[in-house]
Amino acid sequence: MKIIAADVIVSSPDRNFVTLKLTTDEGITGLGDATLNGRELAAATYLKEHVAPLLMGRDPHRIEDTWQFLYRGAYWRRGPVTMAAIAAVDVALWDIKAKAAGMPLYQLLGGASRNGIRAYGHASGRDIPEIIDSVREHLELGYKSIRVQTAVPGIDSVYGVAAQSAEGGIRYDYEPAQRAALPAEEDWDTRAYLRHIPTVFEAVRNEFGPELPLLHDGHHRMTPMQAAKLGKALEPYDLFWLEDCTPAENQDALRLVRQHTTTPLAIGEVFNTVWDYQTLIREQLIDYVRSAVTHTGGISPMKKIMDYAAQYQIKSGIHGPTDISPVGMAAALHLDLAIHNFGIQEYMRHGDLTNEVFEQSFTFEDGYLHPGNEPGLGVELNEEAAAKHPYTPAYLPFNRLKDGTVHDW
Ligand code: GCO
Ligand code: MG
Repeated sequence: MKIIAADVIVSSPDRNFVTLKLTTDEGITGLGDATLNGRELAAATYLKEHVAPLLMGRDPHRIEDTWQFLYRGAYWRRGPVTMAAIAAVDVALWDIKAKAAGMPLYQLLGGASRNGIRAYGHASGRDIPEIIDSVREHLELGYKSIRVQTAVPGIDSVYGVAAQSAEGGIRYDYEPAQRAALPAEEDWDTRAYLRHIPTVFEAVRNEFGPELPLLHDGHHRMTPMQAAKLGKALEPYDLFWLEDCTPAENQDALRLVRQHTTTPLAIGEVFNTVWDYQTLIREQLIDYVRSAVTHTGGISPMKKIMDYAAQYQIKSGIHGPTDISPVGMAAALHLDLAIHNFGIQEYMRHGDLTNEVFEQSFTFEDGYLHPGNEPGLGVELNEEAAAKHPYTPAYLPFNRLKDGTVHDW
């Protein structure tokens, strides 16, 4: 079998997605996701100009060789643009291989290790009654684990709060939301945040009892000592995890946080390679790996990261916001089903327009996801529908402190 075409499709059904479609001389096609929220065209151009020409005539079955050729052959390694592009190729090749085998992809990764994939959803609100309503709505949708994000008195707009989105409503999809020439500016005050968060978790625990797994995302905003303080303050509420408590670049920061709290830690949605986890995994400074298949070079390296993590009892918590396309989501689900050290899967749910463009066979029933049993990934691109939604420039927001200093968003 030979690759005879590599098409890069950028479309915007609800939000922007970058999709790679590989076609073989035997008529089998494969899809990969290279979406990099707010920087989509960089990944699309990397694929189109620098990767697609290298794929022509290659044997699609040689997944590992193609991955090493693209990674080592570029000389310039790592980075979100490069790794998103390589991920799209890797996932598309796995899609082709599994279709050629007539099997759902998870069978090629070792087969199912469980019946379903536990998912967590995103509850949020401007105040405690709104948050409690939102948690309840998520429970009604079947979710058995819930992330809680809250507005903070004194801060105008906080990451992850649905009611503050342009459209409002429970299902926020605000990123990149600002479809405009410039990113939206938000404000931030860590002290106000640290004072407020424990009161919210206390109220949610009191309302829903001790059993429900609760998660929280700090979105890279704290210093190590602030994160340690929050982790400690949240211990009575028994979190499933505290995510991205410090900026991800400094692995040593987690050592300090770890010394002070037993709240489980998750990190890695902005990581690109296993090297970003080297210290974190070896020293057991985290409990969950948050990378996305889409941003970590694909299924092949993500499986290697999880096999490394397994030696240290660290589990998966694969990134699954709506800026991962259904193709990237399906790739995660096949891996989730197969690996032994699965932890939990983030699942925000795409909107109707996205689901029209990406025809999917994965399911979400009674709180559990399943990739389905179609040969391959189980996602096909409706190119006609995709063409109706051309790329729209869009940015993630950014943060400034009260005095105007730029802060991590
Ligand atoms: C999460 C993430 C996302 C990111 C988004 C950026 O935990 O799901 O923090 O919400 O902000 O993926 O593009
Ligand atoms: Mg996050």
